[in-house]
Amino acid sequence: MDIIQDLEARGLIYQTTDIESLKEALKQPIHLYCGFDPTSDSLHVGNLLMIITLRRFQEAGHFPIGLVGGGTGLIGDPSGRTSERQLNEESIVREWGQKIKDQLSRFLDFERDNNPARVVNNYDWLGGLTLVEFLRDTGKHFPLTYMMSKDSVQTRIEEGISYTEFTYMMLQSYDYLNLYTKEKVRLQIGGSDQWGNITAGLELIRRTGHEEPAYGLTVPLITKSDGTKFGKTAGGAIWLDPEKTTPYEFYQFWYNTDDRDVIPFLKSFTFLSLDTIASLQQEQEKTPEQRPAQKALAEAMTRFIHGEDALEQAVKISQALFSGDVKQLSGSDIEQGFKDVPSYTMTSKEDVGLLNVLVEAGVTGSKRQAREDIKNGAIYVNGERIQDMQYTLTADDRIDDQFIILRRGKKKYYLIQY
Ligand code: 485
Repeated sequence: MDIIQDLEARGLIYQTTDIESLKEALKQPIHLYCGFDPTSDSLHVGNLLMIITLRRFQEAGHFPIGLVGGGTGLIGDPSGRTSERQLNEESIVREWGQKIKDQLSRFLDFERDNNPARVVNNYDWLGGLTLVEFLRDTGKHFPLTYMMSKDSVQTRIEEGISYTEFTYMMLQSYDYLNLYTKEKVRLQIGGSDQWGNITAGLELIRRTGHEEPAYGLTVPLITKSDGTKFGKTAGGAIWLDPEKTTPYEFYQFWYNTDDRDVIPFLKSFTFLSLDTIASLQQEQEKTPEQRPAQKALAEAMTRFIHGEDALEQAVKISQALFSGDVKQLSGSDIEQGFKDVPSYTMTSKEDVGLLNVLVEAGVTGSKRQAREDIKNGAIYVNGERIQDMQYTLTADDRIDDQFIILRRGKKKYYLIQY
């Protein structure tokens, strides 16, 4: 199976320029790129598909380039947006660009002998470009009617679009031309919203008299069967930076994938073979309650982004929370797994009665309720059911001398911190 057939089988092709000639070109190793604008301090799962697609091309023997939009990030791409962007400070964009660069460097392979990956920053060539030079050499090739016909502009006719954002497609085109001439890049890939910018680049390459063909390919937007947006949870975006989304949360995000979505996600996001995915699908159909496909997805994604150790920790935390056997967790496990659980801070390390703590920490509404819950066996300290009204929390109950985990009923966790 060639790379295009593999991408097709995984549902990863939305639009391409002439596919037959692209297939032909891909018989030799080619250089290709995808751009990422530093619009925040981390990439998120929304960008992940393109990183993985670049990586698939690398695995197939091609040279991937991750472009950090240090220049374009100062301008703002109108593609896929219904309103004008807020401009960020130059120093902030520079700082974010550095972080995005570090992240890209972790997910592409730079060590490979034959076809190592590279990261470039378009500020290096856009930053020093003069206006006169740009208007003469680049602007001249962009007829107004051509620019006006782009979706990114059309969808903004009502709302309005600044000259700044209107110019964006020319900058991305300039990048493609620059990488075409200097780095032999022959393919640009992106999400489906990037089609207009990618084809504008191809148009510029053609109009500046370059004859060797270049190509474009877009990947479909990831959709979920429940109609909500992919990559967002109640807690916000799912980031690739472990400081922003812990490996445990990251693991849980994938583990919670809907049964209807899990097979398509395995195909588009993981490097598992299509055969392996087919057998996971069979398992899933037989024992959906065991979530074998979600487990495989969460494992593959957490391993790829955060590594084996972080994956093991995420699995351990998930199992402990599922079984209620939390005693085995370390302080650092608890910090990750209980980030979003209501917590209560004790002001002293003195021994205190469980009854009082239940009320003070808000686990139960009243002392009467607390008594009833204890009597009914609904209260757990570090996973162990406590039915003694006189139970006292002491140093022995503290995990890493810092945490006590209270639970009411099956799933309601509370964290006591010292
Ligand atoms: O030469 C280029 C300069 C910048 C870009 C691409 C080529 C970035 C591009 N204009 C853009 O805005 N991309 C989005 C981003 O950076 O967040 C998203 C796309 C998405 C996918 C992803 O980047 O909206 O479809 O391509 C990688």
